[in-house]
Amino acid sequence: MTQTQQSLSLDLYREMVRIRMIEEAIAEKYPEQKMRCPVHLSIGQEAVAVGVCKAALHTDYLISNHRAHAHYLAKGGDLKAMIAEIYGKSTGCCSGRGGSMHLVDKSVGMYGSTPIVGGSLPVGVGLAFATHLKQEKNVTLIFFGEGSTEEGVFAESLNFAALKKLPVLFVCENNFYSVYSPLEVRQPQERDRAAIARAHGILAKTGNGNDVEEVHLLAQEAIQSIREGKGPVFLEFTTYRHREHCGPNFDNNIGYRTEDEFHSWEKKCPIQFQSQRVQADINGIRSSILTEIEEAFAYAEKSPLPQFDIEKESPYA
Ligand SMILES: Cc1ncc(C[n+]2csc(CCOP(=O)(O)OP(=O)(O)O)c2C)c(N)n1
Ligand SMILES: [Mg+2]
Repeated sequence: MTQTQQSLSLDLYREMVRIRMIEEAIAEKYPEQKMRCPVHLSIGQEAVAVGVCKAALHTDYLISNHRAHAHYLAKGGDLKAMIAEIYGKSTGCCSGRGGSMHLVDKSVGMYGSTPIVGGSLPVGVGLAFATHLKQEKNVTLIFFGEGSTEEGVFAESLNFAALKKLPVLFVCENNFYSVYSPLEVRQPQERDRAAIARAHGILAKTGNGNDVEEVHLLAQEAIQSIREGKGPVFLEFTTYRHREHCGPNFDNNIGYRTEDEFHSWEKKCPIQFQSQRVQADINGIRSSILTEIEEAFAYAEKSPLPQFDIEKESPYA
């Protein structure tokens, strides 16, 4: 393995550990009820965000969905601004008015996240259309769950992006569930989402979303092809969320997925998988991240709440 490859492997590993630790800290502190918005954690799914964002430039754009923390952090987002946002504080990246599912930070290309399932697709395609009209060079990364591919807007977005050859990377995170409903009760078994993209003339590939290096390689090839002006690319990655759909807890006890299934995916944890490829001082890595996390939570706690001028801002005033 070359020096560059070794350092890339370590960077990918460290970034996944960082996101995991941040979300574990959110989960631990959530019962304090100081974070007054729902949180959808990406614990178990970190490799998709990290592998894709590492293949993009700082100046590229990203549109995310309800499960947005990992995307924002992997894109270079500010941890303090994210935690303050989840605490509803004025120092948050959205001035405390968006919360966990509405992260916006143009300084890192994070043009927004939307919890309307399927919503990231047309918003991202519209953003890419704007860059196309302005002849800008940015690629737009659109993240969405496999649930979004059941919305009509999926086909409309693929169609328009293909028609205009827009610089879009569609990233489908297939974690097999939409809340409590498994894929098999929502889509016919034969339904192949990558084939749907191909039917629109879009280059489409699938990969192991728990292998960060595979994700990174596929994203790198895709982004290169997009930058060459060859039009949008669709990537679908299989992965698995460890915690409940929304909230800090484990929910294997409620019966919509089996313990066996959960444990089989736990064994395929993307961080454990990548740890076999790197020689890392895990304690050193964890302790520096822990300090950063403690500082971010302290910053959020002591930040002021936003001021709301009811006369000026309420549409009902
Ligand atoms: C249009 C719309 N329908 C339903 C919901 C409720 N809802 C929120 S998240 C979610 C599950 C989406 O599943 P998926 O797209 O696979 O993403 P995942 O949660 O698995 O990451 C649903 C149904 C919503 N927010 N928007
Ligand atoms: Mg899903």
